[in-house]
Amino acid sequence: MASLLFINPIGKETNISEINLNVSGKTCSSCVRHVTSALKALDGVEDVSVDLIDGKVKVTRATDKIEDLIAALIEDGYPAQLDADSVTQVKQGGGCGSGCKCS
Ligand SMILES: [Cu+2]
Repeated sequence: MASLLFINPIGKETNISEINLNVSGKTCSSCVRHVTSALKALDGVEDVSVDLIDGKVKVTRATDKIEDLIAALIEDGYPAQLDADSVTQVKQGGGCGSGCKCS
């Protein structure tokens, strides 16, 4: 488990998704660290940003898969659900116009 934290796409542009979750049960900075490390342990997760005050967690991920994010949080005791309308595809890398199939 521990050795597969980062998957580097080789020389290709990647479609990155920003996934917004509502996570309850986190109340202190140690919860934030716990949630962050639980999510970062999953494949393709590049960045996790936790907002303690409004309960939102933004995950930047190389896929738009969300089921395992939510499952990992629930398993750790933090009830989580997808924030409405909150998976956004972000094209990384430059130079390609819309409709381009190079990803
Ligand atoms: Cu806590």
